[in-house]
Amino acid sequence: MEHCPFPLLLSSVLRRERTGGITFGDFMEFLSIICKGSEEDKLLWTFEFYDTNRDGVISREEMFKVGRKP
Ligand SMILES: [Ca+2]
Repeated sequence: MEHCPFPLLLSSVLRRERTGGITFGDFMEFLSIICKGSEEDKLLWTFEFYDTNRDGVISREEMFKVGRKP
């Protein structure tokens, strides 16, 4: 079975959802990319998920913010 990043990405989405950062649309987009997207699509979505201020850089604070337990 091919390695699947689903559990890691899903746990990130769910953690972020509790902070109010993820909408239903974001979640559906996530599922669509995980199911049908290319590797590049998955990487881009993951990068954009962590880059919360959309400046093209994942800062140390953003890494901790997304990975932090609520
Ligand atoms: Ca950023």
